[in-house]
Amino acid sequence: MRTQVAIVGAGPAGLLLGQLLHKSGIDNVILERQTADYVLGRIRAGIIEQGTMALLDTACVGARLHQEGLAHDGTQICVGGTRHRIDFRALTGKNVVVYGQTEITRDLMDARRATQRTTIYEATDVSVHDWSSERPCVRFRQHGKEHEIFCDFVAGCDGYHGVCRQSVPPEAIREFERVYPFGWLGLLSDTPPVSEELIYIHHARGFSLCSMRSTTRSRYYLQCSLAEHAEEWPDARFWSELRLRLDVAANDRLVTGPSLEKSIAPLRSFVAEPMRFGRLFLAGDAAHIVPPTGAKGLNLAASDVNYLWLALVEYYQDKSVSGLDDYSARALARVWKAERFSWWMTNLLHVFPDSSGFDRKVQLAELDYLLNSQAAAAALAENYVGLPF
Ligand code: RFL
Ligand code: PHB
Repeated sequence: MRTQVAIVGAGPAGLLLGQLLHKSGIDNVILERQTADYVLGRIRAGIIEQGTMALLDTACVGARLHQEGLAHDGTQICVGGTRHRIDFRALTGKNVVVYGQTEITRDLMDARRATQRTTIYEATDVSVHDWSSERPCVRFRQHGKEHEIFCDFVAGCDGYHGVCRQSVPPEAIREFERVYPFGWLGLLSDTPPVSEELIYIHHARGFSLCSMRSTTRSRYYLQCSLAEHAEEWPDARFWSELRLRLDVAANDRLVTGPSLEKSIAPLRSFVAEPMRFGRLFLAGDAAHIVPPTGAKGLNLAASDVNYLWLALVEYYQDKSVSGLDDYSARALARVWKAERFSWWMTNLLHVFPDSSGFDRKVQLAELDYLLNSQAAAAALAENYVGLPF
């Protein structure tokens, strides 16, 4: 098989890149290890920045997002049982939209099907070769048979555990990492959200987040220890722990119900540099991870894809390699700002098991400053709604 761009991974990064390249007349093949249903079953991001939305529109997959997404002009921060509002619209002129990653993935899969370009699910033993040459190759197995794809470029959109980054020799890559000493236990339920806006809760028992997917579907998170397992959290235990962390008004509005999904995600900050190795390019979680506190992971995947797509169009249309040469530096400049913001939000809101009395006092002073200074609130708002692509 021969194509222009071989894309490894059919998560949001791979599918969006495939769609944008298709719209620009650039042939591409997507390889995915899992089935489409498995990819759709993962419950992840919920907050979409305007830049991501604009890119989805460019890819002609934004229609349902505009219809069904919930525009949020602000967010709530609860400290010591009192809620404060950060007004994104007033502070930045922008907002964010609540629309699940699952729905974006579904929209992208539908669009992909209509293009009739090749997508191979359940591709096993994927391996990438010869990316330092003019003729890279991707090998894989499907239904026990071995296949090869020859291409001009490989896009590694295969997430944190993917094969592309791991194929690079260790001396060619630098990794930066911070692992946090806690996780998030998430629960999805068909119950109305406790608030029209998300509530980020600072609490002595641990951080908590009230989020949503729609006006009838809620998503809640509890900070938990890494030693815990989701099975140790029957729904009743989850709801009663959440109640202990909610303010009075939220408790009054809380509607509980059976969970549709419950899982624990560890929190990590990670960046691999550079994001380009000859004709192999990394994008999205394959190159970097942020803790979910800043709601940035999916949005960063979208901004990487934007730069990579533009660079590939420049290459094929203008025969210029300058976009490709700049890709890594351009993407990383934005990545590190989102890493900083996500790290900062995580430090601001969580209980750290090894924190000193001094650390806790400084955290409270930082919260007090944030909630009483317009400049500090504007800095949060500007980052939350998304820095320009
Ligand atoms: P994905 O989604 O991990 O997709 C990678 C795909 O590659 C496949 N793959 C392979 N395919 C072929 N061969 C191999 N060897 C392969 N190895 C892996 C995988 O099966 C998969 O389908 O990465 P991508 O596309 O870069 O997208 C990144 C986002 O998924 C991620 O950053 C976000 O979900 C992060 N995130 C959030 N981001 C936001 O912008 N806003 C949020 O509100 C938000 N909330 C979250 C989040 C992530 C969370 N978890 C569980 C980590 C909340 C949570 C709880
Ligand atoms: C979510 O709805 O899953 C969500 C929202 C905001 C975050 C993280 C996760 O910061």
